[in-house]
Amino acid sequence: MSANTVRLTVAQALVRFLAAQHTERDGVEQRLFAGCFGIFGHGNVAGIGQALLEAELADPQALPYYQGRNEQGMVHAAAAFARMRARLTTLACTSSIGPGATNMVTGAALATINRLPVLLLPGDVFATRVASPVLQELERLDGGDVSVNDAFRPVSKYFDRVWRPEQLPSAALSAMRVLTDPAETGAVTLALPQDVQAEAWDWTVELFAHRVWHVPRPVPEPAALARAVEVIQTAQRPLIVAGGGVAYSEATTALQAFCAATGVPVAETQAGKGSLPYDHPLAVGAIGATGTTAANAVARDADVVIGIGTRWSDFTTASRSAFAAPGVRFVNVNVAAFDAAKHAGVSVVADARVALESLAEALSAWSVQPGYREQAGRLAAEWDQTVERAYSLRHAPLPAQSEVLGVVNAVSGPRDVVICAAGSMPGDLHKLWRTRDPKGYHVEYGYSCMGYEIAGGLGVKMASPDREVFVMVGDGSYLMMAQELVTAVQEGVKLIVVLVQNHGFASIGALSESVGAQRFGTRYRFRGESGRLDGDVLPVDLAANAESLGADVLRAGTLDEFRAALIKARDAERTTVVHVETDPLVPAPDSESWWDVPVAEVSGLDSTRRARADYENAKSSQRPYL
Ligand SMILES: Cc1ncc(C[n+]2csc(CCOP(=O)(O)OP(=O)(O)O)c2C)c(N)n1
Ligand SMILES: [Mg+2]
Repeated sequence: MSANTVRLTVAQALVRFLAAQHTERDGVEQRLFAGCFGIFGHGNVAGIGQALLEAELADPQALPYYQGRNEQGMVHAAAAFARMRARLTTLACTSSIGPGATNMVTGAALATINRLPVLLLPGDVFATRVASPVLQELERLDGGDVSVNDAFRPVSKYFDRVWRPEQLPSAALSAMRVLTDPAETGAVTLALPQDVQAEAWDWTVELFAHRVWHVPRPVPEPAALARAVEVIQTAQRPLIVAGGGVAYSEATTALQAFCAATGVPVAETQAGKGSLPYDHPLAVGAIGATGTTAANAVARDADVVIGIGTRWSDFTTASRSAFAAPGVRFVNVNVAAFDAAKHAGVSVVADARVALESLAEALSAWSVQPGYREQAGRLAAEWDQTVERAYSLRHAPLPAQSEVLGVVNAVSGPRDVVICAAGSMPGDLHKLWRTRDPKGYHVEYGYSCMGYEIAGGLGVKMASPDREVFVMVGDGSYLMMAQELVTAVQEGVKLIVVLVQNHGFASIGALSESVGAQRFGTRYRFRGESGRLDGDVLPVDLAANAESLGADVLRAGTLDEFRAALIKARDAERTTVVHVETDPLVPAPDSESWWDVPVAEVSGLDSTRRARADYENAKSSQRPYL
């Protein structure tokens, strides 16, 4: 070993490298990796596992190890953590080879869709192939250099496989660049053959130097800004659609200043909800298929739509039916050129905060007509009354879900976080949740992945221990992935889990009915005498299940009991699950909007034929934005 090299295994070198990485934005420097989740098997126990042990013994803060229960759950926790930390800090995830690795593929897709940085370190089969096929190796007849880890390629923003120790420095540096680039970020995968992980090499010490990745705030090109200003100035009925990019850029103050000065109302996507407090005079709330009637009314007539940090999902545009004015034009502020170019918009490739500040300056002499400003306030006030009614339906014998959400909203503090991902609650929350803090609303609706809720809640609380975290999880999602409750208990990470039991898929049940499919396969029922799944309700006791995983559990029968239990859970020290049963057949207030889910064009069923006629009617309002 020469003076300026150090001999370590590839895994030891990677762990040491990761512990030395930092980000900087707005002059604030922090660790890029707050730790590493892992589940060990023969594909990583002797490599990354051994390296994490050595690191922990030398310095417990270097790269703290967290034990996951399911590899997918680890990635969800890492993604949620990164979202809370505005993408400046994240967690790494190490897995064994084969199933441990492919369990992370779903999490990778979720992170990439939501543009959240997560570093995935799946083990891989021997580079030398001396013992092939190894346990869990999928052999392909058409290529010796392919493993199951190639499934990460389409869902990762950067993928590399470290076949030889010499490749580690360039692979690791490329991985860090992508993780910390706001336009490129997402899942980054470094596949690590199990023999290579344990192989020693003489590393140049500079590899382990304290390294700072400066997270840029790209400024808008002056010509692009001028084009945007020109379009906005002509607007009579402009609308801002705030997406997740507003939160990632920490641009909420700049957004408030811009709309206060110009009077442009603000609608919010799922990821953008919280950009303005719900009672801000220019907040018209959720937009699109799960939107408020206020935002959707403003959207319908808008002549200029200013998208800020949004990827324009079908839920946001109501499958391209939300913006109905002939000649409606888009201005898209986005750090990613790919998103900025959507809907033939005027593209402003820039950081949201910087762009909003530049737009405010350039438009300082311009504002909307007072009447337009007032109309937004009036529509929003009407919707707020709708919310109040939905919060207080007094539905019997079982409460409506909207009442449960109302209680959670009332019991939670202004800075607390509500988290959800799939089922009927994301839509109801989007419409009904009164968000008071930019980070108070955390609904993963890019991948809308059942199973994100509890695992994601763990990540949120790890990122923000000073906030209470209210995890909203349906029985279907709970059954898919509840096991990170054990991790929360193990780490003393306190979650409040609201487990909403409605014996099946309320969301897909309603959707099924609307497409003429009669709620087929969406209820949790025994197979009955008819031979179909229409028998008694399954005797599943999810409260007992949660108890068995080590959580404290409170069972609420009525809404009053639920409120009392939730207050108790909020004030408790330990992770507490509040179990409540709701009526799955009470819908949330209507959005006056649409979502394109194609209905069978021919059918022997009356229900389907009727749904098809409705579908064709709604479909006629869909249009390209060119
Ligand atoms: C992993 C995954 N599988 C399937 C779906 C499709 N899906 C969306 S919501 C839903 C049902 C959710 O059931 P539950 O958690 O009980 O919520 P509810 O609909 O009853 O509110 C399903 C199957 C999904 N989003 N994610
Ligand atoms: Mg359910």
